[in-house]
Amino acid sequence: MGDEVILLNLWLSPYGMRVRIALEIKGIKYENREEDLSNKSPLLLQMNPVHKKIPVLIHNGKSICESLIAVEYIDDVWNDKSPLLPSDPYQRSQAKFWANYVDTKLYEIALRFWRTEGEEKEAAREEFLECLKLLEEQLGDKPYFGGNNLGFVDIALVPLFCYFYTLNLYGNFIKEEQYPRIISWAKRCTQNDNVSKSFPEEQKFKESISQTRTNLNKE
Ligand SMILES: N[C@@H](CCC(=O)N[C@@H](CS)C(=O)NCC(=O)O)C(=O)O
Repeated sequence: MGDEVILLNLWLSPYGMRVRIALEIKGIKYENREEDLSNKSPLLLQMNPVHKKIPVLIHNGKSICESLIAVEYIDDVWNDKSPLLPSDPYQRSQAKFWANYVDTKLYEIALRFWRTEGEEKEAAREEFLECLKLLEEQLGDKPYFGGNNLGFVDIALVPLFCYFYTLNLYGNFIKEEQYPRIISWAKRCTQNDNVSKSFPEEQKFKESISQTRTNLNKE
């Protein structure tokens, strides 16, 4: 009997993208089920009763909530190919540290940037760019945070870039020349089939972001 793998997801969720990338890298067949977050399915409420959020990975009927925990789970279960986390305990701890940094710090600032205007927005942008500098130092001259292969930290961070590029449409959010390494890292990642397959269709994504902004401006 094969594994049954279901992903409760929303097509434009950066968290969902992380889980999709990990599943693609490992070559796991799965069913992607789109949720309507304004009318959550009984399955979502049953599988993630604590947070009631997507993404939820369901493996043979058992749920794994929180995107980074799901990515780690995928790496642990399908450990015969393409490791996402290093096996060395120290290197592993460092990868988890930076993924957690991206998760707690960068995503929070990005949301603040998205939801505010004026001085607050500018402050969020500045803060975000400072974090990127730090991440650029971490990346160094490596092709990926994980070394020669796309790994845990890359998966944690790359979906946000999907948003950055779109945010660039509304003003120069990132000046490419100031972040050459991280920008070429992002391009490298997005050229990876496993990543591009997991990203939303560009035009649909742009339209959705533009619609959200129009609605926010009306509020
Ligand atoms: N920390 C969570 C965040 C997941 C999250 O925020 N999901 C959003 C969609 S992008 C959601 O389900 N929101 C529904 C809600 O808050 O009710 C993860 O990494 O999985």
